[in-house]
Amino acid sequence: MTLEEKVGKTLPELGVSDAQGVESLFAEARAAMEAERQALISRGAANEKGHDQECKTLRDRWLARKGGLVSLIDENWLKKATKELKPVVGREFNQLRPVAAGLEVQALLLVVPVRTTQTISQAGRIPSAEAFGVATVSHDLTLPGYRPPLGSIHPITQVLREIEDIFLGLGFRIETGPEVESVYYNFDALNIPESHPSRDDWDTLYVDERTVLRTHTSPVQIRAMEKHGAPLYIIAPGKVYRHDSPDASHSPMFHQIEGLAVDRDITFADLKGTLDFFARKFFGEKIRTRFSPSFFPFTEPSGEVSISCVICDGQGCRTCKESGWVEVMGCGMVHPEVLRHGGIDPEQFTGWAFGLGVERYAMMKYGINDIQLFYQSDVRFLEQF
Ligand code: 2NL
Repeated sequence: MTLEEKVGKTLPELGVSDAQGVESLFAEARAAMEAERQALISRGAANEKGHDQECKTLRDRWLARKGGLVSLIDENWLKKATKELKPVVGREFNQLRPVAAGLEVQALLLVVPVRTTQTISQAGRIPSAEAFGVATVSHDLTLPGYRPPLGSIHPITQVLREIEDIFLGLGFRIETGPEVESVYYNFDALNIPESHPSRDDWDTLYVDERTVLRTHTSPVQIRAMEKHGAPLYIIAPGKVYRHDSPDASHSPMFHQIEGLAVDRDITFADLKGTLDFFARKFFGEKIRTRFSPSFFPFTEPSGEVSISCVICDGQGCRTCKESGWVEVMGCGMVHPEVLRHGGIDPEQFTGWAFGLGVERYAMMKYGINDIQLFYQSDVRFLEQF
């Protein structure tokens, strides 16, 4: 006999005459309700379109005032129960209530958004229904839904993007390239001589004799010159590697942004104007810049850029070693030999370039004194940004 047929009959007609019989009959009804609810939830995930209608159909089948299974149970089993059995039938009938609440349309519809949340979870795994507090009959369904905890953008990424945005605003494009690089692109094309100390095993991580982990992002710029030719306005952000032991100011991996402008008649004045504009955008309009002579094999002339100390405003303090100035990047006019290696004629084009370390900028911006904090994935550190 199906459940539909059973609810149409009275208890004596069903041959139920004791408490045990009543209990097993109601257990069957509760199990059927729960099974139909579960089946609908599974189908709802596969096809959300018809889900609303199915929710209503299921609700009406059990809970409709006229002809619903629960109302028939009330009518035929409870109201027509013998005096002796009435208390146990009443108690069992009351226990249908919490299960029936799970069939209310609001309860069933709630299941859908919760499942959607699971599929967009960034955890990389599907959390269990329990972890998400999926609507079950014992929960207060009027409470707000589960909100997955939001992460934040890593401070290095934030600063990278901030610097990128300033140069994008000036018309530069972003170029990227391999972190495992040939000795040719990392050193030779940049006019760095065989004997240069940066090329030895104690400064560079070699994969094999002709392959290194790039020590700067300059090789990206050589590749870009070869690929696009001049005029060229690019920045090259990314990870770089050095044979260094980690300490408060060193890391074997860190981030660099290099910039390159190549065009007809590019001068040192363009370099100064651009980098001064950049420094004021990043550090604030009050900042002053200072250019002093330096040396790099890939630029001639070469310079380093200092900014007036953000801590003491140029008065002299511990951070700027009493000088009032803090060095923030290296720069220079691209060496003609380097342009030639990029396939650009130095008789027709000139260019300038710069390089900066992103970690230093993030440390200055946020007042961080240990570079290692960026790599330890300590949520207490990261959630501050
Ligand atoms: C520093 C110095 C610098 C460059 C990087 C460069 C790239 C090409 C050609 C010429 Cl393809 N120059 N890059 C130039 C001057 C300085 O970085 O101290 N970086 C942290």
